[in-house]
Amino acid sequence: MENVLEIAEKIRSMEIRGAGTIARAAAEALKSHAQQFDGTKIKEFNIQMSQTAEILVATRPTAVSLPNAIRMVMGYTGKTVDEARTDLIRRADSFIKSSKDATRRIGAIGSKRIRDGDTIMTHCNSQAALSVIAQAHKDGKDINVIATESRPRLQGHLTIAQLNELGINTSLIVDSAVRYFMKDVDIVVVGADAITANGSVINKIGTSQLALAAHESRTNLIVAAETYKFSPRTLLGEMVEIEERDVLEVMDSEKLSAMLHVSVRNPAFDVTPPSYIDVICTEVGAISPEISYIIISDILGWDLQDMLDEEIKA
Ligand code: RI2
Repeated sequence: MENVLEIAEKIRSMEIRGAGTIARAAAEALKSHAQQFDGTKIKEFNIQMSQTAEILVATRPTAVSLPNAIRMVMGYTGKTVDEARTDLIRRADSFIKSSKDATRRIGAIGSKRIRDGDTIMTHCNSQAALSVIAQAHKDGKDINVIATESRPRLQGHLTIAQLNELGINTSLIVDSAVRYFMKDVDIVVVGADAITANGSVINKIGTSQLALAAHESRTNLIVAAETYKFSPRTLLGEMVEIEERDVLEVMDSEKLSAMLHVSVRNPAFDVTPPSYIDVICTEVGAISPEISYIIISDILGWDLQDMLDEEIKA
């Protein structure tokens, strides 16, 4: 179990982060746990795998990519440990591969929205959003990027390092300068941690005010997101839980404890309504947020009636 606990801790502490990356890490952790299992009883194997899945799901609550990936891997079948293990490993490998392919395809689709000479604003550090930007650059388009710091964890620093590596001209700005610079921006490209059945996008805190500023100035905003970031349970009316992280990410404890009347709030994500989103670029196409339901039902294969029946049974 040690390897799984280590990976779970890395996801919790955000040493491993980014909705797609944590999904792949969870699939990898399930696979390695199955490989390490040295018993012969299928019942014991199933129990251990379920416990492992529970540990991984509990690490971060918002990115739906995590439970979606775990569900895909845990759909394994087999009457013996060997059969079950083989199927689980096949599923994990297939998820990891399709996830990486999806990010590339999103780049190919989303980059068509970028024109030669565009200035692109992005927020946080999304591999899907960066795939769009990188592909536009690869296609020979002359682009500039404005990247936010993304307080409090400063994922923007990862973004500028990646863009620098690609040779893309980039300016780093503080999060509160988003509206100030919006007049210079042609298009906003962000990622997603979860997308609800009604097309709302949950992404790094600050995305919704960036979207509001873009909407106000009639600047298009595109979301780059793999289909496993769509949240099936929102079809049942469930809300996506917004992770609230340790206040020490925002302020050190000494300063804070000296102020008896002050508390710090640190939500990690916010919700951008579909009306602020021009298009969601997925690996199955550039879609309007309004058809998110179809992604959940036709692409992810969730059936509302089955889900309701299951809920009633539970
Ligand atoms: P990709 C990240 O969350 C950011 O909110 C980013 O936009 C989103 O995941 C998607 O990232 P965090 O882990 O899957 O930094 O596109 O809290 O890489």
